Amino acid sequence: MNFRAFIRLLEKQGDLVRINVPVDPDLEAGAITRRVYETRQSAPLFESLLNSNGFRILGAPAGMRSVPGREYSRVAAHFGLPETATPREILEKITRASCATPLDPVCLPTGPCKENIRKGADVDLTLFPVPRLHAEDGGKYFGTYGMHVVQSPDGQWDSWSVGRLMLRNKNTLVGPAMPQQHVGMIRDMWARQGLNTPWAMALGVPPAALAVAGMPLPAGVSEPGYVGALTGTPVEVVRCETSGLYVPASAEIIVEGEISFDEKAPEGPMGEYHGYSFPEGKSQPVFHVHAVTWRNQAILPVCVAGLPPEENHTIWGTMMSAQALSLMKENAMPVDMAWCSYEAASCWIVFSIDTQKLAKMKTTAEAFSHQIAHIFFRSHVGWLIPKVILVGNDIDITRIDQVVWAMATRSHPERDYFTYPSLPGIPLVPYLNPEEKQQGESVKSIVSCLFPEEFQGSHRARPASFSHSYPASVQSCVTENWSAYGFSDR
Ligand SMILES: Cc1cc2nc3c(=O)[nH]c(=O)nc-3n(C[C@H](O)[C@H](O)[C@H](O)COP(=O)(O)O)c2cc1C
Ligand SMILES: [Mn+2]
Repeated sequence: MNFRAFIRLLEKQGDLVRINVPVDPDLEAGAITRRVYETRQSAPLFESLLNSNGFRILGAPAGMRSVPGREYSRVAAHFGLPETATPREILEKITRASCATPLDPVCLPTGPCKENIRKGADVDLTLFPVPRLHAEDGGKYFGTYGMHVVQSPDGQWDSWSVGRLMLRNKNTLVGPAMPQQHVGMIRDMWARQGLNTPWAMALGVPPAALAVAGMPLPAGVSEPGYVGALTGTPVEVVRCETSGLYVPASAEIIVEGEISFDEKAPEGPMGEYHGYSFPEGKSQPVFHVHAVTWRNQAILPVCVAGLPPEENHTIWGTMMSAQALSLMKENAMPVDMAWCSYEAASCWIVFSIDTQKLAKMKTTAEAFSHQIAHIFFRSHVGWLIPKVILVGNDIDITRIDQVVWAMATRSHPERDYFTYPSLPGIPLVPYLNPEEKQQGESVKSIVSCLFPEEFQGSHRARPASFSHSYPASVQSCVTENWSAYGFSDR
């Protein structure tokens, strides 16, 4: 529940590299962080950035690790789970909170995020080492791992959400606020009254808060209460200097201001979650900054978006998986696990189907897929994901090799591929054409990798493998004698 404690934990786990040689926030820090993701190394803490005024940067806050059995440890640390936690254990912890009572934040008189305060004409965002992350980006990105804090005009809905923000000048930022995302939805509520939206961005927040801010909970559900339910502790918050919004007290940096209801400016392009950088930027809402507060030697957390795995896959993908799993369970669908394969760059989700329960439904691949499509694609989480893959629960859907095997060997090219035209969806998906992006609508798909027999509770064939093809006695004999045969441990 505290960003500095999270960094200490990574260090204790041997998963942090303190970089004390001078590093340029212009491209060099981004390039190092990219290489860290792609080689699955420890998170870099840049402590001697050029022209940094003592500010620091943490890269790859939720990158994957290469240590066997600990691949997910940095994600697990966001939720206070052990280094060895599996994706299934991580989802169990996140989804349990959906049935729990929300635990509202507690308000403190002050907190570390108020150690330094600059207001009005003294605001200067260029004091911070705002990194240029990819050479093709349209600017420097201040917010890639922070959360927007906004509230509906009636005060009933507190929304925390992760969204990017580009530096525009010393007191304005610019970034997307799509009307389907809650920051955009709330901005529209204020704009309808001709008002700017009171807004803050909090960076270096409790890791569980950041993760929930990246979770597509339904509209009207306040993320702060969900974070409390998830961690079992209320989030400690403090009041903003210039508005009635509340932000995490221990945050590294708080930027306060308003989202303009009408003013727009060019933003982007930026290397994005799907793994590409498109040549054009877009016109996006301007965020005016009226105050900035920060901890001493503040640390700016940074996601360098692009090829998986980075935080858009490890955090966003995990949180979408959790929300989709809760949604399927609420609708009594026989789904026992959901997983946005990190390798698929948050563009598909795999559902693990409990085939015993499936057989009781007396359904078919077509009818079952239509049922899933109806529930999923119209939901807030389903708006974000264009493709669904259904797989029997003999497959571990968090293992991409097993998912590929099931897709290749179990889906009939004619009978198991279903498409659903004219559905609303996130316009950032790379294969969409300009018209589809413009309309915000396109075709979505479901691939059923369920054998016809699985709808009747039987199996066509058994996997031919070590764990399926030998009696238990032979398996244990082989494992026990493994090194005696002359093999290494694994
Ligand atoms: C590292 C990271 C970066 C993200 N960047 C954006 C972004 O720039 N724009 C966006 O709409 N969503 C972005 N997301 C996804 C949203 O945070 C996510 O869809 C979340 O559900 C939005 O909150 P909401 O459901 O309250 O609208 C990002 C998520 C993560 C984890
Ligand atoms: Mn929300």
